[in-house]
Amino acid sequence: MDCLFCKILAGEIPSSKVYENEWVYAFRDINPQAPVHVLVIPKEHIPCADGVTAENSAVVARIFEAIPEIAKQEGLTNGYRVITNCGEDGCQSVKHLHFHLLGGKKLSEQMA
Ligand code: DGP
Repeated sequence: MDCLFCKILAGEIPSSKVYENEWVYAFRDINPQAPVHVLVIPKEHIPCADGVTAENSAVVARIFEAIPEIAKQEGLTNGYRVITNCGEDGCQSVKHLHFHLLGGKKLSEQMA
């Protein structure tokens, strides 16, 4: 499958890993928008939030279990933001479900 994040998961493209378990992989964004900018992805290929179903949604829970662990590991004691972009209007550039974990400074109040 021609998916950048699947290639990262397969080790075909290098990444800076910050966390991994059976279901979830997290690595540093190549173009950080904050002092901490980690991408948290399911190992299973799901194109975006629109592709979450009753059959695969358990992995989303796994992701949100991992996020506080990653935040703690990254020292985000004062809070953080989690964003997922979906589709054209969401400006999603990589078509593999991912959650941006942003923090390490006071973030903008603007969301869009
Ligand atoms: P989005 O626009 O929500 O689809 O975010 C995709 C993110 O993926 C974007 O912030 C940049 C990041 N990214 C793209 N290519 C690579 C890569 O090869 N390595 C890493 N670490 N991040 C990448």
